[in-house]
Amino acid sequence: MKYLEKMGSRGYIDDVTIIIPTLNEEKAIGKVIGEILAEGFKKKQIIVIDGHSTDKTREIAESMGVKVILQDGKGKANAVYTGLKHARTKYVVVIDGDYTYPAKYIPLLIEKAVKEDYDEVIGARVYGRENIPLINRVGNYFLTKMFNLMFNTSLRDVLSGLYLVKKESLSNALFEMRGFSVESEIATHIVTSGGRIGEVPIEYRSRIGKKKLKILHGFHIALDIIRLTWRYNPAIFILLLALALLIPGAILGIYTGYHYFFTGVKYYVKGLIAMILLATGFNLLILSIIAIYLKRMELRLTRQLRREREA
Ligand SMILES: Nc1nc2c(ncn2[C@@H]2O[C@H](COP(=O)(O)OP(=O)(O)O)[C@@H](O)[C@H]2O)c(=O)[nH]1
Ligand SMILES: [Mg+2]
Repeated sequence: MKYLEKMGSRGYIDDVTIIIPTLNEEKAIGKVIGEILAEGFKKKQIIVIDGHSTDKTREIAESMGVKVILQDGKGKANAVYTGLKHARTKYVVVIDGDYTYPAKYIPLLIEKAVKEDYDEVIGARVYGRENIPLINRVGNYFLTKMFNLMFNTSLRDVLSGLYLVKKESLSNALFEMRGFSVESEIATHIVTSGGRIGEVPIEYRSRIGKKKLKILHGFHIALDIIRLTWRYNPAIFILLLALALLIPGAILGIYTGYHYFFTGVKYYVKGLIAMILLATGFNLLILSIIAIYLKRMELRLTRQLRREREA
């Protein structure tokens, strides 16, 4: 709130850099920039981070007076890292250059971040979901669910191409993920370093031009979420392993138990396997409860430390 007052009404939109990753978006980029300018942002706040497009993307962006930079390396993740490196403002907004995310939501993301002190605010695609291709919609659903399970969050849309981050909240991020896993890594870093993620419901429009994300990328993202979990929250794997033993153990136990008591058939080997599964699974379950408790404690302490430092 203090920050809002200092910046004056809507003045806080000056403290933002908007980065637009593009790869051959000549049909859309002009409209995207036009829409952002119409929201009252200045040309110098916008940076197009181009992935060596072979069409007129860079020319169009330059003709509209915004900064155009060729990205380091390859892929969308490197484009976002390049943008973060060049941004000199407190907040950075990333928006896809394909005209699917209406720019009118950018001020709402900033307002939410400033007023409620979020480290990241995601534009969650709630309206116009029919404009997301079906296969992507299914993929998004499962990947978001997977992320929520792994990191104990309740986000609606981790993979959105419109989000805001507080630059300082990423100062220790490792940025190891490539391509379309950049959103997952940013969210992981924020939640595991004691930061907070907020969401603003937004509308998604159908794409202009050809999409770059293929089905294979979806599997890459899934694999990367597992890699991120391994690095940032391994305790959850003990829990999953416990469940992988307990569930078949319980089924086998009920089966052999039923026969033992009601039909008189005694399954010795099956019964023994059930007991081993249940006993091992139970031990792992207790271990995972301790591990998750420790992780939660670490998060609480990190958050507390941050609060003390900021106060
Ligand atoms: N700079 C850069 N931008 C990319 C690259 N790949 C995709 N993009 C941009 O990232 C955004 C998202 O890509 P898109 O194909 O729309 O993926 P989807 O919206 O997730 O299906 C678009 O603006 C693309 O132009 C890349 O390798 N480099
Ligand atoms: Mg897109």
